[in-house]
Amino acid sequence: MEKVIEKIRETVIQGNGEEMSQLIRSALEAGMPAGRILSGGLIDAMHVVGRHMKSGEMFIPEVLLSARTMQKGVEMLSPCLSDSEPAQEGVIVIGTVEGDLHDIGKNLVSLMLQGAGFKVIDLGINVMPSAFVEAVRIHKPQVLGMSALLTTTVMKMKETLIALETAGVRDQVKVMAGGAPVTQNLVEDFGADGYGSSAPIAVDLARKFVESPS
Ligand code: B1M
Repeated sequence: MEKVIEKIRETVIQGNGEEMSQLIRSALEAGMPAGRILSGGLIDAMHVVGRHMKSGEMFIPEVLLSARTMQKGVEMLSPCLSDSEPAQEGVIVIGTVEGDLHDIGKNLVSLMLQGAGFKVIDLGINVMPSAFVEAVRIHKPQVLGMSALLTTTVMKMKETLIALETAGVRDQVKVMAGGAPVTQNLVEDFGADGYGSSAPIAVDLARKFVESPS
């Protein structure tokens, strides 16, 4: 089993989508849990890619290939990670903040929220504070989720919170934030309501916010 995970990890790092698809298919057929393939294979691979990117062993085109391979893997696993239960938990608006194009983690969070029964309105990447405000006005979600992967874009979370306050809608929605450079301390400093260190924790937080909003 561990050998398959190791191989899946390697194919994501190499950006070999075809081989990865075959490996995932046979792993699922052999009864391996989708969550294990996701965390041990796909997510771990992206951490290795990040280290290689930092050390200069991998360049943007190669990182993009790995990212696309990862997305393809997530798409293959998504029917097993989410079910088709009708939305009943609540409504969540989510997006990656302005200036930031990273969406793999945000997409995973969306997928798991959908799997947990939430209606997810995904605003995509590079979302301006005003667009978050507009979405809160239109969709009236119980929760607003922001994702950021760059230390330079994390401050956009604070700007978005200020924009919500200025627009008079801050008290209508619980705000959670996540992404690699985000920390509990930063979230508290920005005045958000919760920090999601991972997709499953984001789901737990969203549930908590919907069940006891005050
Ligand atoms: Co970029 N990148 N990147 N990149 N990239 C990082 C983030 C970096 C750490 C790599 C490195 O140097 N080691 C670094 C940031 C350094 C910093 O700011 N401190 C970096 C950089 C520098 C850049 C560029 C500036 C590079 C350049 O152009 N010179 C550029 C910026 C572009 C921009 O956004 N304006 C850039 C571009 C890219 C690509 C486009 C090539 C590609 C993104 C493709 C895509 O997303 N569609 C890319 C990638 C793939 C990465 C790494 C390698 C992988 C990110 C990822 O997908 N991780 C990344 C290195 C790393 O993170 N180790 C890196 C897997 C994902 C599942 O994890 O997103 O953390 P993550 O999500 C987790 C949790 O954080 C949490 O749940 C998820 C699942 O458990 N979570 C939430 C995330 N959002 C949440 C929201 C929540 C709750 C939980 O509530 C709402």
